Amino acid sequence: LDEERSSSNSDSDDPSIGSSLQPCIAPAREECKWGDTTPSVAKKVKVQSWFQLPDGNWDLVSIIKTSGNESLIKLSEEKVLKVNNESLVSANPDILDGVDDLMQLSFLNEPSVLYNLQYRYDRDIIYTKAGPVLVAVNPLKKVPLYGDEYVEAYRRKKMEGPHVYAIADTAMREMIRDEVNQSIIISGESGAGKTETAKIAMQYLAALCGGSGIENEILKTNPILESFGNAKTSRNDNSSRFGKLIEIHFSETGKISGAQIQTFLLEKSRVVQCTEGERSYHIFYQLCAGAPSPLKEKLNLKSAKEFKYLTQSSCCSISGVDDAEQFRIVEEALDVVHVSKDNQERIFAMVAAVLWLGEVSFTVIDDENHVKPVEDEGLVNVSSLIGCDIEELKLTLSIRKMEVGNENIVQKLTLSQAIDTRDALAKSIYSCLFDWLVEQVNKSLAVGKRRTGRSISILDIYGFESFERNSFEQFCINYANERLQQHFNRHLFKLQQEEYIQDGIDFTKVDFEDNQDCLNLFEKKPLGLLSLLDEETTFPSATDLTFAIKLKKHLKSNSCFRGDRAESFTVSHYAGEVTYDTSGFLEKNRDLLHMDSIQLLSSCKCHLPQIFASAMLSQSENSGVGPLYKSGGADSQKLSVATKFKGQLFQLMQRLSNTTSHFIRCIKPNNLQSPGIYDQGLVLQQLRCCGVLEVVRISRSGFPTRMSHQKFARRYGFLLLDHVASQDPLSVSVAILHQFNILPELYHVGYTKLFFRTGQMGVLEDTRNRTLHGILRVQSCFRGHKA
Ligand code: AD9
Ligand code: MG
Repeated sequence: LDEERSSSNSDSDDPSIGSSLQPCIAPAREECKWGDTTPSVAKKVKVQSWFQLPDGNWDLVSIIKTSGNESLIKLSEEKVLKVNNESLVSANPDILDGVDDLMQLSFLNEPSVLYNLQYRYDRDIIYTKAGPVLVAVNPLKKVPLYGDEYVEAYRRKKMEGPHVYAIADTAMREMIRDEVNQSIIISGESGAGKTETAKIAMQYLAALCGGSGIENEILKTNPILESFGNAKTSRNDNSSRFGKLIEIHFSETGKISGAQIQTFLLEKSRVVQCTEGERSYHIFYQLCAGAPSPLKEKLNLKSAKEFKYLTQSSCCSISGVDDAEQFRIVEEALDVVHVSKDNQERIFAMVAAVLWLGEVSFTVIDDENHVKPVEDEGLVNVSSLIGCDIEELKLTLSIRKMEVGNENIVQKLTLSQAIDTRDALAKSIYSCLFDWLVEQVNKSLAVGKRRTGRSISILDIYGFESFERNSFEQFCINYANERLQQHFNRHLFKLQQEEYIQDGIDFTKVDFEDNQDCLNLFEKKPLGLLSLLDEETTFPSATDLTFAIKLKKHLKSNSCFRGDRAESFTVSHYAGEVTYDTSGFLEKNRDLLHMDSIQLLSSCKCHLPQIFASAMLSQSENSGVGPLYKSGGADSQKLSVATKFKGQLFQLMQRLSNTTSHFIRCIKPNNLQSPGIYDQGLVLQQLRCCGVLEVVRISRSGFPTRMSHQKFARRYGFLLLDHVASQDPLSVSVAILHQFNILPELYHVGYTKLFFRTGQMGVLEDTRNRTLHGILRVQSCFRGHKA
C-alpha cells in the first residue's frame, strides 16, 4: 500500500528541479492515511455520486442508503434528500482526484470532467490532458509556470506534466524524429487564452531552437500583429480580430531559420463602428497617444478622444494599459522586423488617414437628400495623407458612375450612400494596410533563410461562436471550425487505431462519427449554403430575405439544416445548433468597394497604390482564383468574402493534413475576465463546443481506461482469493479479471497494458476500497482490543 501511495506521488517531487518550480501534477485531495484511524478511512470509502443542483451546478454527494429506485443522499452542505437513482451520476474514487489526464478517470461523465479541471484550476494547475488534447484553463492572472527554469525542466524531461511546453517539445521531437512537419492547433472562444498560449509555445521553441536572432524577430511579430489586429471587446481587452497561422521553419540542425505568417478574415467593420464599451484596433489609440511631436504634426493628429471613429463607443482607454508605451513597443518591434523608418511613417500616415476619413461630413444639397462632402480639415487631411486630388475625393464621396447597357450614367449619392462609401473606403484602406504589413513582416522573416522543408505551424484561430444573434461573421467562423473539427476527428481516430494495433488488440472499428454532412451543407455545389449565398450575392435585386427563402427552398431536406423565422436559418454544427440571422449577409459577403473608390485609391500619390495593389493581388493569390476584379459592369465584380475565405480554408486544411497535429483547447473559466472564478456551466458549454467532450465520448466508445499489467497486479493482486501459480504481472492480472467475473467484452489484454471499457476500474476500485476498509476496521478493533 505504501508503495502504491508513494508511486502515485513520486512524479511531483523530483529533487533535481529548482524549488521554485510548481509541480504540474496534482497531489491527492487528501493525503491517504491508510494506516491511520478508522474514521478517516470510513470517510474515504463512502460512496459518492454527482447530483445536479437546481442552479445547474454539480454537487458531490454521499449516498446514505439506496432502496429500489431511490437513494437517500447528503449534499455537500449537509442537507439530506431523497432522490431518484437516475438523477445520480457516478463519481470517481478519490484516488483519481485531479488526475493529469481525463482519460485516467474511471467514470468519464461531464461532472467528473468538470470537477477534475476545477480541482486543478483551484491549485493553479491550468493544464490537463484529455487523451491527445491539451486543455488549458485560462488563469486570468500570472501563474508561475513559465520561464527559463520551466523551459529547461521540460527540455530535459525533468517535468512531464501537461503543459504547452510539453506540446511544443513533443512537436519539436517528432519533427526531427519523423521528419514530418508539425502543427499546433489552438482553439477556444474569445478570451480563452489562445493568443497567449500561441505565444507561450513560440517562446518555448525560440528558447529551445534559437541562436541566430531570427527567433527574436519572430517573437516581435506578436506586438505588431496585436497592435494592428487586436482590439478591446466586451469579452477580452486584447481580442484578436483575425485568425493567424505562423509557420516556423527549422534548419537541418534544428535551429529556427525563418517563419511565415498567414492571416484570416480580419474584422473590417470595427474600423468604422464598434459596440459600446469596445474599442477599435489598438494602433489608433497608440498612435494618438504615443507619436512623437514631429510625427503628430505631420499627420495632424489629435487625441483619440477627438476622432469620431474612436469616440462612438464611449471607450478610449483600457485599464492598466498605457497606449503611449505600447506605441514605443510597436515601433521597436517594427525596427526589429526591418520595416524601414520611411515605411513606418507611411503606415502611420495610412492609420491617420483612416481616422481623418471618419471626420469627413456631408451637407445635403437638394430635396432628394443628395449630399456633398464638407470641405473642412477632415477632407483636406485625407487628401493630403493619401496623396489624392481633393476634387477627385469629393467626387468619389458624392457620385457613383454606373454603366447601364451601353450608357454611362452618374448617380448622385444620398447621405446614407455617401457615408457607406466613406466607411467602405476607410475599411478598405485599413485592411489593405494590414495585409501589406503582414507581407512586409513575412519578407523580413524569410529573407535569405533557406527552407529545409521542416516546420512547426501554430494556428491561433477563433473558436466556435454561438451568440444570441449570429451573423455572417459567425457563419464563416463556425464553418472554419467545422472543417477543423473534421481534421481533429480524423486525427483522433487514427491515433486510437494506432494505439490499439500497437498493443496487439484486434481493432474492430470503434464508432467514428464524422461531420461530413454538415460540411456538405456548406460546400455542396450548386445547392450548398456557400454556393447559394454567392449566387444571391450577385443578383442585383436580391435581399437578405430572398436569400433566406432560397435556402429554405433548396435545403429543407438536409438533416443539418432548419428553416426558421423569415430571415433566419439554423445549422446543426458538431458543437450544437446555431441560428443565423441573414440580415447583412449579402452586403458583408459582397464587401463592395465601388469602382470610383478603387480608381481613387489607385491614383494616390502616396504609398497607398502599392499597398493597395499588393494587398489585392495577395488576396486573389490566396484564394487560388484568377483576377480579383472582373471587368464588365462599372462596379467591381469582386470575389465574395465567403468564397475567398473558403479558398484560404482549403489551403489551410491541405497544409495541416501534411502535418502531425497537436491540439490545444483553451477554456475561459468565467465571463468576468477575473481570476479564481470557475463557472461550471460556462466551462461545460466550452468543453462541448471545442470537442473535448467529444474526445471523451469517442474514447468512451472504445476502451479508454488503460493500466499496465504491473500496476494492475500490484494494485489489485492482494484481492486474489486463490493462489496463482505464476506471479508474473500478466498472469496475476488475468486471474484478477476472472475472479471478478469481468465480462470478456468489457476488457482487452494487450501486450503491455489492460484496456477497459469505461466504468470498469470504478467497480474494481470500489471492491478494493471495501476490502481495505474491512481490513482496517479489523486492525483498528484489534488495536483497540490490545489497548
Ligand atoms: V480572442 O478570441 O483573440 O478574443 P484569446 O486569444 O483566446 O481571445 P487571449 O490569449 O488574448 O485570449 O487571453 C485573454 C487574456 O487572458 C490575456 O490577455 C491574459 O490576460 C489572460 N491569459 C491568457 N492565458 C494566460 C496565461 N497562460 N497566463 C496568464 C493568461 N494569463
Ligand atoms: Mg486572441
